[in-house]
Amino acid sequence: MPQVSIIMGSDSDMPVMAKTAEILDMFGVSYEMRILSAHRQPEALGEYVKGLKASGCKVVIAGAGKAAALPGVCASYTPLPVIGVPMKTSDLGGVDSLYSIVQMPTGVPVATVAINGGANAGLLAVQMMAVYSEELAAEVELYRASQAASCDDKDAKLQAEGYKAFL
Ligand code: RP5
Repeated sequence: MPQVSIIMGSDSDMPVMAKTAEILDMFGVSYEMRILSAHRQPEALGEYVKGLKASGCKVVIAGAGKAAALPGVCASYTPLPVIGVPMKTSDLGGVDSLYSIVQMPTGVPVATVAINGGANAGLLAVQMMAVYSEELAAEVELYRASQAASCDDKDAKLQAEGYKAFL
């Protein structure tokens, strides 16, 4: 079994969850992707999530929108850490998804990232696993350094060329 399980409630969530997969690909972390809806496939979801720990999975990343029960249901079925990704929605802008995912009862946490925060979900999973891997921790340091260098370049351009260079 791969190290991370990426679960989404619908194929309509794929553009956001693909960002998660891209991050895991970049760090060489193995993952499995599933479409399993908490409301439409409750039994199949429960069976799958219950088996994740025994299969060697370390982190679950669950993305869903609207009345987004998926991350919380995953957390109720496994002791593995669950990261929730709220989808932006057309009617309520994703606040519906965010509130559904973040307001878990005490005892069953879900680490919730921003609306459409698929990339950060992947990064958080990598950082969790980097606690036990010096190699992965070094990769995280390199990633952070490259981010800082990119910001340095932008500031240097601003100082050299002025703000109009960005318009
Ligand atoms: C949720 O309902 C899914 O996670 C998705 O974000 C939302 C809408 O699903 P579809 O109607 O697009 O399948 O369960």
